[in-house]
Amino acid sequence: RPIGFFDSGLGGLTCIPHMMRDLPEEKIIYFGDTARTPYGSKAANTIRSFSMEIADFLVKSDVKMIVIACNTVSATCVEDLRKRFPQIPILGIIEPAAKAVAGSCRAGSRIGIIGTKVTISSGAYKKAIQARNPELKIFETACPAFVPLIEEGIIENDIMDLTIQYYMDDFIRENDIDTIVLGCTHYPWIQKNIARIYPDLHIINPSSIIVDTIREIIQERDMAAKGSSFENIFYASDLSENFVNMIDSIFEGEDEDARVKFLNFD
Ligand code: DGN
Repeated sequence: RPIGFFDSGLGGLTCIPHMMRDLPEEKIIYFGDTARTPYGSKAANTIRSFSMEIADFLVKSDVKMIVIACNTVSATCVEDLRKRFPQIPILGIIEPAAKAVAGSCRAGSRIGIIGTKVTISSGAYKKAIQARNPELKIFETACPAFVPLIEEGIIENDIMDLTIQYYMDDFIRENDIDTIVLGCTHYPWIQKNIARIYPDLHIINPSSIIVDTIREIIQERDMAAKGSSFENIFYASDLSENFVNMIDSIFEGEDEDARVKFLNFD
């Protein structure tokens, strides 16, 4: 059985290269809600009802686990999803990332969390990290314009670089930040820009970290894929050229277009 991933758009795709490298046997059904992206400034009820709808679709597609490849959803309604679908493990992205940050950063580190408005105002990262390691200093700031630009494919571009500086220059300088956590799954798409603009910053990418927790759950429950012929499928709720381009960039020219499908719940 495949593993279900979902996100408001193409953010969760940043987990896929890490899955292919570390768990290549596992098959994936991905759902990107490109028709309704971004989620990051929406009300909790809206995010919850969109997420329920997507999870319901993934459960009906017989996935063995759901990975919430979206920090905004993880900050809003992981427990609601677990209650509604108790039959399979449901993994949020914030807990594994917070655990890794708390375990790997030295005492006194000054850690900046960047994410959507919903993720940052929930304080979910700060709470989860400081519960494990109270000596870390955590600072948080929302960067709401990143997601719409990334969804439009505006990445290798001065506009993106200026937007990064607009949100991050003062934040990093005023708080003397040494480590940044990409607290939105869209942000690894601009990790190179951030690393180029702030070369001394240590960057933590939860889209890579989560794969270790997926592996642990698979091992604990003895649910590893055994030579299935299932092909990865990528659903989008609206036709987005950039969604297809991003998938192309992940699969580097293999014919992955055939695996992109349009699915709208209306
Ligand atoms: N990729 C999502 C996240 O990790 O929060 C949300 C992006 C959005 O919809 N704004």
